[in-house]
Amino acid sequence: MNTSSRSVLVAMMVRPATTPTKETTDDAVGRPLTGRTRGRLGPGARPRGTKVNMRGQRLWLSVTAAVVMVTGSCSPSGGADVGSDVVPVIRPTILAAIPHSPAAYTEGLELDGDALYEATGMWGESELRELDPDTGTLRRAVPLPSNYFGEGITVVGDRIWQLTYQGGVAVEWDKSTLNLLRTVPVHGDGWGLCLDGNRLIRSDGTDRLRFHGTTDFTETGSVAVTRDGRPLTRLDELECVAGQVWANVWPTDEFVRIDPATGRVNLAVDASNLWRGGPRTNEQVMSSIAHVSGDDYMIVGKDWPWILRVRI
Ligand SMILES: [Ca+2]
Repeated sequence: MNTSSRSVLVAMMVRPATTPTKETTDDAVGRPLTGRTRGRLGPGARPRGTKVNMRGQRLWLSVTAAVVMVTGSCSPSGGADVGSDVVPVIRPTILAAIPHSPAAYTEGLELDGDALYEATGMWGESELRELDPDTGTLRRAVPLPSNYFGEGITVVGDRIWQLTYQGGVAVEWDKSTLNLLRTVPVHGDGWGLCLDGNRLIRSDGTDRLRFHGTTDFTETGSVAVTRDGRPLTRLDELECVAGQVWANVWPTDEFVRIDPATGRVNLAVDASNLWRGGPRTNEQVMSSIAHVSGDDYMIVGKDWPWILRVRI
């Protein structure tokens, strides 16, 4: 995206076949439940109530014309000033939408060839899933052990590493079979994960990105993340692209691009224009980003009924 303002024809009216009836219950003391507060209830807690199985539900996607003025100041690959003190904020251009199960509490998303891998969370409901990236069709899914709350994923060759929220382990999967190969200890929370060359990068809900070996998950270092000179906390789902690290800032609609060499944020994306439904539930916060190619990405929120393909 260049520096000029421009009009982009987009339009999407995304409507599920039926209205989801999933509960958005409060916890035992009456507080509104968000994803993370629900997560902290721990194994065995079932705050969610009866969940409607939306898998396979058809979504009607219709496209109508609307004009969205997109004011871009720079692009990730097109000349953002990585060293700038003032982080520019841009908005993504919507290219397409594919259906996504509104019962999928997305915690991780990554494209690998013709497979879109997704991690979903919740105690006793977490899955590693493979989707068709063109249609959103669920190809296969395997459950995590019920004592783990699934978090970020990344593909490393013929394996997939996955974080657990507060399980104290990372899980290694065989990519071809989706068999669980082993778990290895991890200190601290697991939130987001991506592969940066020959190292893994993990977020843990703080302002730090932590580096790990790809073979045994040994932590090798970390960097503190700052935006405009101030610590930026609650870094969540990640995507490593061309030596930079995209991160969702939970629980906001914003993604930031971080230089892992310095920890400095050099670009922010306000993705609040991606939600095209009515009022969101407490669970439907922005979640995950996966790189497609060039400036194209796939973005989805937790329990969102669609995945957006966007250009940023
Ligand atoms: Ca990702």
